[in-house]
Amino acid sequence: MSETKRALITGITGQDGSYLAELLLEKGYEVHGIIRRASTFNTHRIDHLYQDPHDPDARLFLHYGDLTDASRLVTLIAKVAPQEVYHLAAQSHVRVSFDEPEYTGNTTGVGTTRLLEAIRMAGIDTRFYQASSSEMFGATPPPQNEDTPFYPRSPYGAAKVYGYWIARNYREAHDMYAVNGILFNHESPRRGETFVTRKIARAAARIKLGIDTDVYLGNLDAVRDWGYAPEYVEGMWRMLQADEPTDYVLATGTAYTVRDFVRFCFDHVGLDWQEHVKFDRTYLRPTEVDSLIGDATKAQEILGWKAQVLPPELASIMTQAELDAHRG
Ligand code: NAP
Ligand code: F7E
Repeated sequence: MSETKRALITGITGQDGSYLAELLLEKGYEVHGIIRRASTFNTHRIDHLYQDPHDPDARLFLHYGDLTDASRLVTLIAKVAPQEVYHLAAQSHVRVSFDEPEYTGNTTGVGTTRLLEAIRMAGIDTRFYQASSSEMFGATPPPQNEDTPFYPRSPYGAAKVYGYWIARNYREAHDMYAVNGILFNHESPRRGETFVTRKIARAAARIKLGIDTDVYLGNLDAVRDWGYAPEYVEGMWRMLQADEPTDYVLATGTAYTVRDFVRFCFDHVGLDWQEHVKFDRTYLRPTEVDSLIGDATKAQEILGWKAQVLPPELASIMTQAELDAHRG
């Protein structure tokens, strides 16, 4: 019988971490996740996966830790000795990164080095996934693929460029199996409530149900390539199963504006969006990323990965989930 594989997920309480934990448990992995101590509950996305860690059959284990705490990462990596590490934890909000640039660099950027260094010091044979981002392309016009030059437009984008290169450097300098998944925006009902798709879907549902009357948004002209998060975590897993470590773009290849996404969500509930969407400059960014449209040909050819859910359907899935949640 083959040995049970052990995976460690940083950011397991986030959107992607929760879907990835489900996927790996389904595949028979023993899954370890790093969670932060918070003053309020922050495990709602993985509560349905909870297992008593003292149960001899338990396969999900949670450990306190933080990307800013190097000694804790060293201890945890040595203790868990995972065969696969999925590094998803980050200060992931682009707008917030302008307010907290140093913290974003410390967690999203240098946090990656702390984790890679913990793996190197442990001397274990581990495959490492780095959650790179289309935000690294920033001002470089679409379509963007693995060969497109980076031009980040935010402290978040700059920190992710650092993370990308440090992961590549550990691959080249220390012969580590490290891959960058350069993922374009991917969404779901588990998306954080302040990202634009979830904010819009939630608002459309709440306005339909008479809870709210309006929603305030910033730039409606930005173009994004929005996919469905459960499909993207499957892509992450496939990247770590490939024979050779290399970097991949995951994207749908479709281009819609924020305004289009608003229209899809309000159409789903049968309302005219123009009567409910207001402008608030608070949500503008000092430097915006105007257009991201990915070319995922490499992932399709090598990994057999292709996005299935496209933005109109995604908007319906998300808006319907909000209606269902609010109706209880
Ligand atoms: P998310 O929902 O914001 O989740 C971020 C996770 O990181 C949460 O579990 C959070 O914990 C954890 N975290 C934040 N700061 C931490 C710290 N200092 N120490 C330990 N954990 C910390 O993000 P996501 O959408 O799932 O994205 C996953 C990763 O992919 C991120 O690195 C993101 O930057 C990157 N990415 C996302 C997209 C996208 O469209 N979703 C696209 C490209 C790349 P708490 O729950 O305690 O806050
Ligand atoms: O903004 C515009 C905003 O915050 C999308 C992260 O997962 O994907 C995400 O970053 C667009 C921007 O995502 C509001 O100006 C208008 O043009 O949903 P977002 P993002 O910045 O694209 C990348 C790939 C990541 O890696 C990141 O971690 O929508 N926009 N009005 C707004 N955005 C927000 N948040 N709120 C608004 O009210």
